[in-house]
Amino acid sequence: MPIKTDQLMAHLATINRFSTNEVGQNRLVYTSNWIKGQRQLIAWGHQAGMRATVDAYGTVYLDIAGSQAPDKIIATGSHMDTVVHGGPYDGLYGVLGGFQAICELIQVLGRPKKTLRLISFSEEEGSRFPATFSGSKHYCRVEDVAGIQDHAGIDFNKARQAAVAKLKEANVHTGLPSVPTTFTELHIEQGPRLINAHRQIGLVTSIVGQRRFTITVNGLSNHAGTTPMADRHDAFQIAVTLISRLRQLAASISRQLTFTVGEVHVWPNTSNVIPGKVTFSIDTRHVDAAVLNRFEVGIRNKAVDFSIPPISVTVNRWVADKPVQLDASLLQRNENLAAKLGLSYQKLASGAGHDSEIMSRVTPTTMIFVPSIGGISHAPQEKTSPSDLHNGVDLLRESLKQQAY
Ligand code: HGY
Ligand code: MN
Ligand code: MN
Ligand code: MN
Repeated sequence: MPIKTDQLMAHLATINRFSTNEVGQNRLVYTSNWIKGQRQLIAWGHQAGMRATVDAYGTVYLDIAGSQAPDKIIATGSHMDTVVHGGPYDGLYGVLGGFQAICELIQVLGRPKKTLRLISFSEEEGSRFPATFSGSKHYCRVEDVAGIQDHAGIDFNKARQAAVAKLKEANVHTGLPSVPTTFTELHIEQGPRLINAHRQIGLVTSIVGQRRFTITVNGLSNHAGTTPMADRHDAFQIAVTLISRLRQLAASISRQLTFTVGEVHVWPNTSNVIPGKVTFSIDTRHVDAAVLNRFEVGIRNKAVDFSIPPISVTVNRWVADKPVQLDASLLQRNENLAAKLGLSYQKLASGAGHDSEIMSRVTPTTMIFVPSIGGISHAPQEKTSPSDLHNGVDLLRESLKQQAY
């Protein structure tokens, strides 16, 4: 294979430069940073002789048509969006690492027999709008998004149409391409297992199920100074008590059940007013759907227990993705290739959600992880060594080569 240019690191640095602010990466779907990232990828794809297609959600597909079986599509990719104040590799590494692997193959071997496809999914995180995996769900014809807004009240589909119009200025084809023959997602582990076990590669067996909720606590706003403590219906204090009870409930159901409250909004959010309303998010995950069911029943029961007039507590579930097993034969292929490349590896389940869990509903799917230093992710300190990043690309490249040439 060609001497490793620093193209991968240069590409990562270029797109991350668009979206770095004082605290990490901010490439939320359909924002100008996100548009710049997708536009830059399209430009690199054109330079590499790839056919660029954009679908109605802004997912970008870069194809090298197969010379013998063009309708057999070997695909790789990940998501272009980030969380708020995210890291430089979550999603983007899978997009640009996949691009790098395909570039190296066509540089050395020329046109593949089957089509090679790089996919940059529009949105996976659910960090701007209350919807996750909207890019891969649209591509897999699983579901589309309607009637949701971000916290500034901007409608998802309005933002989507405006952003896609910007991508269409880049001389692209439009439409919704067919689903691929196989899909491989390259991704950082986002956890501590590979780095602690001194393994270069993670071969992903399954992805946990996850559920996300928005809980709304309605109380009564009132004066912070004149309202006696016994007469208050303080939505924030009630939310705090409810959250601690739910945390205890989660631990009592399973020690592996994750429970995260990452987003809280208080109204009117003023120091001398008793909060009249609070919303908070719940992100909960487990390998067993029955455990998630039990916890969801518990959440709903607690909401009823806490709804004593004039207090009301409502539960809105907006993610319910089942645990998924990934394809065993693609994993076996990658295990054989890792051994051949002399890369140390281990098999593991993913605690993070990924577009692969949606792709696995429509086609054989596998994931390749590389280590996260300190196990940190969804934070500016997210880091993976260049050699580990290249190891993942090397394994992906050999897997694509075996499938497409
Ligand atoms: O939240 C997740 O697990 C993924 O990074 N979207
Ligand atoms: Mn990701
Ligand atoms: Mn993420
Ligand atoms: Mn993902």
